[in-house]
Amino acid sequence: MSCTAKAIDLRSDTVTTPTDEMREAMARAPVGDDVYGEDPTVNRLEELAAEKTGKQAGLFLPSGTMANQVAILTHVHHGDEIIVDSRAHMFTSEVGGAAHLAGVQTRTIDSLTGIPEAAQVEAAIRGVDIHYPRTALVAVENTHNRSGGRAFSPETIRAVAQIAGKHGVPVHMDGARVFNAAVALGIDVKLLAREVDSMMFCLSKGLCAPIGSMLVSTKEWIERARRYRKMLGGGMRQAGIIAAAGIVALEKMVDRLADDHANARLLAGALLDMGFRIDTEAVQTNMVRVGTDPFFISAAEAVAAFKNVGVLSDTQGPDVVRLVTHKDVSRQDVLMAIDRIHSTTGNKGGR
Ligand code: TLP
Repeated sequence: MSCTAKAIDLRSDTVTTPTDEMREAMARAPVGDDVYGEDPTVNRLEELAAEKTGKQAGLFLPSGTMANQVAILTHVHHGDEIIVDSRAHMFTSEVGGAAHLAGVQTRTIDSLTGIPEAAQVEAAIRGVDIHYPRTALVAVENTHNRSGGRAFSPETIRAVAQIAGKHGVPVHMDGARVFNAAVALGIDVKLLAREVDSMMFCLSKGLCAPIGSMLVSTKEWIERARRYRKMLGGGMRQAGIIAAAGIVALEKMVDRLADDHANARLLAGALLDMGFRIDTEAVQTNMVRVGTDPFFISAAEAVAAFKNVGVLSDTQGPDVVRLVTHKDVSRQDVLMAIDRIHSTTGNKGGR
């Protein structure tokens, strides 16, 4: 790559920048003190999140991590147990927050696809015994990041939720990218949200808002969650400035996710043709998990080689690189990324 060529950033959809429309909305947003409940723009965003997902109420938070942690705090008591897939973000990438903040232990399930089978969940839910912790929550992730962005249907979520419900255990969805799931499945996001008791989704990933995630659930649950948000220091003041971008994200940025998905399929197909290991069935949304064997010894080596030619990516395990498509990477950029990656594989095949 010449030193003037622009790097193509496929590390994550978190790198997306706000649109001009978002910046304009932020500049003119009416604001107030949200801890008093007086920010009209935050209030509008919370109502809109509830409307779009078919839930009673919404809560605006600074990040997906804080939103998931607030959800755990709201569902559990100290010393309880929660059940998640072993590759769930809530388990792998939230700094042990469930243990530290909520004081719960996490029981992980190794699933094939990213969502546990109903029978696995049933086997993991504790019975009544003086020795056992109480199973207080089952969490599912949709789309599932570490399985390559797989989108799970309402029926698949329901299979888990029905088992949990039978045992009186609530279900939370880490729907950081649930709009990607809805677009990929061609369904209204309400159909996914209605299967779970609470749901988190991010405004700041593929939807391109600079900051923010939402929790949605019943009015009563959201009011309890609001207290935990305050406890963690997430009670913001004139937050309408950032909520304004979130409103644009929800109103204008959902349908275009289909372009990101098409770009991911384009990229996956080309990398497969080059000889990389790709599970194309898993390429359902905006992520491509690339097995770096046999071209590179390790994912870190591949990430370095790609960076050398102006393609930014990230590792997701010792021999897996993750590439994520998003609004700031056009189809043209993806074609260029394919050419650049191809140039790194030239004399390394078969190693
Ligand atoms: N995911 C980030 C990194 O933290 C790995 C990414 O680049 O994919 N749930 C899921 C499923 C996520 O993928 C993420 C972020 C979060 C929660 C946390 O959201 P933020 O970054 O807003 O705290």
